[in-house]
Amino acid sequence: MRRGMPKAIAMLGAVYALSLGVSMAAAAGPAVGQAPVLTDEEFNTAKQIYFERCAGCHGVLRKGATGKPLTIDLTLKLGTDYLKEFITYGSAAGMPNWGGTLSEKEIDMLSRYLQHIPPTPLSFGMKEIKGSWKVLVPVDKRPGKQLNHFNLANLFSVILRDSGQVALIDGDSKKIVSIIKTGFAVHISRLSSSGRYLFVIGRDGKINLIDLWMEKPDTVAEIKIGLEARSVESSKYKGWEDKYAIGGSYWPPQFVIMEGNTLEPLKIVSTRGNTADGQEFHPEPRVAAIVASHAHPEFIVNVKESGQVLLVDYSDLNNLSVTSIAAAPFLHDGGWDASHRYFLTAANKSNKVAVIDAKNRKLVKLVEVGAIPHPGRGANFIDPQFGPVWATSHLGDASISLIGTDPDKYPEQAWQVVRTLQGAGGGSLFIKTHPKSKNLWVDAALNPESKISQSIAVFDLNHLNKKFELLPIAEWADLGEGVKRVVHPEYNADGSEVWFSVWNGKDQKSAIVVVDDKSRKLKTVIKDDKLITPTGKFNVSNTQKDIY
Ligand code: DHE
Repeated sequence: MRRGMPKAIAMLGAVYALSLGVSMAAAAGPAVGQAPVLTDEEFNTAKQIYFERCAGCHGVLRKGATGKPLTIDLTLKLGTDYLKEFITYGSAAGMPNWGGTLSEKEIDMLSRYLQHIPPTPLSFGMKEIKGSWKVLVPVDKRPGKQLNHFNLANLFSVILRDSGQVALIDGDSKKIVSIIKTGFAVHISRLSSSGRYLFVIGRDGKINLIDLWMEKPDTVAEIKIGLEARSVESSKYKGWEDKYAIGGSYWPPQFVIMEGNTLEPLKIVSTRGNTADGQEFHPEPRVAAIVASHAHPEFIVNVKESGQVLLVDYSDLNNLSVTSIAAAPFLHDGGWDASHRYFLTAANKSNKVAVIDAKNRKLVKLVEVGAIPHPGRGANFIDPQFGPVWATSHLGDASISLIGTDPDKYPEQAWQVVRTLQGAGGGSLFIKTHPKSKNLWVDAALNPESKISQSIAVFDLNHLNKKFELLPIAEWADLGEGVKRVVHPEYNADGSEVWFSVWNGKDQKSAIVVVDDKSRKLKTVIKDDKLITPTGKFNVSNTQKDIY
């Protein structure tokens, strides 16, 4: 069947759908207006590509978030040729150049698909979640103590994005200890408070719970908390360590609280609701970053499109209390200040960082920063002039904003941008330092210029007025052809080394480059055919203790 229908009929359809109070998306399937023709097969292929590559930034319903809205009122005006160009070459504001990843045929199909109404995916409730839940090793069959001889504090969980696996790498010997199958387009890892359990979440909503005490660490339980997800965390408040886990999903927009050592699903909470700014209803407010409070038995949950930060009190799941803090859209990633009292989180398309006081349970400030802040968990250090700061880099420009974080000793500077550094370029995703280091490392993995996306900028924390040094990390890896984006700096446990992923195409060679922090010289390159598309790396000790 060919998709496409005359404009007049499409308009009638839209009016009909609106009069019923349903969106066209819910009533959808067929094409609208003057949308270019797509066969059913093309529609389904493009739908899958969109889900895998685009939905994260633009939303399943294409209402926009980190990326621009792509609803048909806009895409029909832009037309196929414009969309093809944009998808192929990307933009300096953070849109990747998909020409390196998708074929011309796929980009053409996707450009036509974007001019059709997006289909609404199915829901995924307790029945489906429970149906996906498996305990592979029951709690009483697990070891009572650590059975392996790894230095667990210095183990790294490395995301192998396109092979749907994580590699556990021993930080001391740099050897791969284990490769574990995880969810599709696997995204991040987090550690339980004790450091024993590793959580890994895939974009398909699958969570693996990995027991690091086993002779060969492996998955002991798994579950799927939704159809599309990005975040996972584990309870850290005193008396509740390792007790609960939480997973946040993009679709359906909801979070799920689970038993920490089995992943048994206990509570599902929808995040649909009204936006923090205009107080309008949003049908797809997705769950972005989640952190575990150190001040109360609470998870702090970022709801992206609505710009609400939820404080989810897990001390009584039956009488669940959720406090909504109105921040700003579109909340994305963030992390703690050095004292672990304040959560600083990027409202990325609002160009703001929201500061949440986890102790007093309220918004402290919305701080104006550069264009599209993207901190990862950010970086904490002492500015020689302004005292303790937390820093973010940006997707949309080359700036790095340093925000004062000590209201007691530096009240004038607290919650202000006290200094702005200029990095190598826009397209930055992650920034990192360590309490023992005097360096600040800033990637620019999505910068359209390969010289920049394949390098890392490093600043001297003692001399912040000095220009950065640009280190050619991808060149050091010596991998041959490919996009070779340098992404996600991560320290080892004692802060003496910093690790970078050189993220290449699925069928090309990737690597991890380890740099000596003090000398900024290459220490070693970890190369292995099994290291397919490495992206995030999570050192057990730093992730467990929220050190960054
Ligand atoms: Fe991420 C963190 C969402 C694309 C690597 N990413 C996060 C978080 C969110 C998020 C909400 C915070 C989780 C938390 O702290 O609980 N990421 C998204 C997207 O929606 C987006 C933009 C598009 C998508 O389709 O998924 C996206 N992310 C990417 C990538 O393309 C990256 C670079 C490579 C990859 O593996 O997919 C990537 N995201 C990461 C990493 C972190 C992350 C490594 C954790 C950083 C940290 O140090 O904590």
